[in-house]
Amino acid sequence: MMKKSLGAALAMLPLWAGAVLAAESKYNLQPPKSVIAQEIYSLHTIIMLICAVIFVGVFSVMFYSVFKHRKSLGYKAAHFHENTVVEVVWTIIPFLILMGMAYPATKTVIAMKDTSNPDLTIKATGYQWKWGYEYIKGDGDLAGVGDGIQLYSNLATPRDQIYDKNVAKSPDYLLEVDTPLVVPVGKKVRILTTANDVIHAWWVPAFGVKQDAIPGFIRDTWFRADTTGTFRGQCAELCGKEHGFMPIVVKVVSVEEFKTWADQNKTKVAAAPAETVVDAAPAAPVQVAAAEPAKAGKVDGKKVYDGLCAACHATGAAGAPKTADKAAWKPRIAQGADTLHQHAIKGIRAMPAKGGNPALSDAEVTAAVDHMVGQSK
Ligand code: HEC
Ligand SMILES: [Cu+2]
Repeated sequence: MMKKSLGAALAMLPLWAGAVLAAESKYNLQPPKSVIAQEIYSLHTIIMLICAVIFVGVFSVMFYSVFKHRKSLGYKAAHFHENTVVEVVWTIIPFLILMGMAYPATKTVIAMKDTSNPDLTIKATGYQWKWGYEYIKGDGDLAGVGDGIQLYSNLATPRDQIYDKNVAKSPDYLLEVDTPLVVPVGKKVRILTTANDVIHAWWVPAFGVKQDAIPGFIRDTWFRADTTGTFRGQCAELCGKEHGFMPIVVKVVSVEEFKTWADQNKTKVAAAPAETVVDAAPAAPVQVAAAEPAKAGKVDGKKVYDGLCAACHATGAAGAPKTADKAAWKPRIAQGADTLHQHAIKGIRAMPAKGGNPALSDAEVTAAVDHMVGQSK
């Protein structure tokens, strides 16, 4: 009885494994959306199968021998040493199996590292705890498109979903950001990774991309998205207490849409030094006017606020006190203007120093604080 059900279970194993792999179940890798991801997926499947076959083969022979040839059945063990044939066979076979696995795996690893001839180069900077992106350079028919655009991707899941058990969680809980990275479909995107504070890692499973972001170093990786859509990843290097709160969202759009998006965002960057940036809606990409060095003379607090601080403070994203929420601001304002200025410049808890943009001058940050406090009294 026992024997029968064990045998049946063993016989079912490959079927069961196949079913798990076939269904795009939550136990499997994400559906691959780039050539590299597809290769990783196939390698993973094939090597798992090879391992399963070896496992079943070796253990079947072992258990068969143990049961059939046991002493209590009166079996007499053979006594021999050094069988050259056996030794050669058990060296050659594993060697061939290993070579068979190493060859395709190495090919894929080499392809992963080939970041030559990109259509678009984007720098991804890890911060505690968000990602900053800078569109460095478009090439070919993307030449000049989007160059210079900078944006920050902050966690968009409200804090109460995280800390309050009674609040329903959104479908993309902890995998949603205010400003996603936007890239064109079918184009080779090279991602340069670095970090501002500690080591982070830029990881988007659907593209088969995972690269450490190390302070003081630039590493690179690439992907070419097969389809349009929204793809999600996370920081994959333990980077401090909010490591789980710096997701990556990549929006893949058609080349046309990408050009339009780039145009719109570029105009805004260019227009920023003028009067005001009207668009402070949370869904809109956040422009950082940082590239412009601080102009001497009057500092426009509203401009700095709209360009950077609004990303968190307009909506209360990432636990920031919401602008114009008088109750939230009352105890903070009570600390005195100097303290608030210092906290904004140096950072406090989840509030990053200078809102995460070290290129801002103290005067710009101070002016932004005054603007925000003015709105919130
Ligand atoms: C990444 C999101 C984020 C950005 C961008 C951001 N803040 Fe904040 N800010 C926060 C959070 C979160 C807090 C609450 C920190 C706390 O008290 O734990 C905060 C708090 C503050 C406070 C109150 C500090 C105190 O002592 O209570 C001030 C003032 C402030 N921010 C100013 C700014 C200014 C000015 C900017 C733009 C230059 C800015 N913030 C950009 C997230 C942000
Ligand atoms: Cu991180």
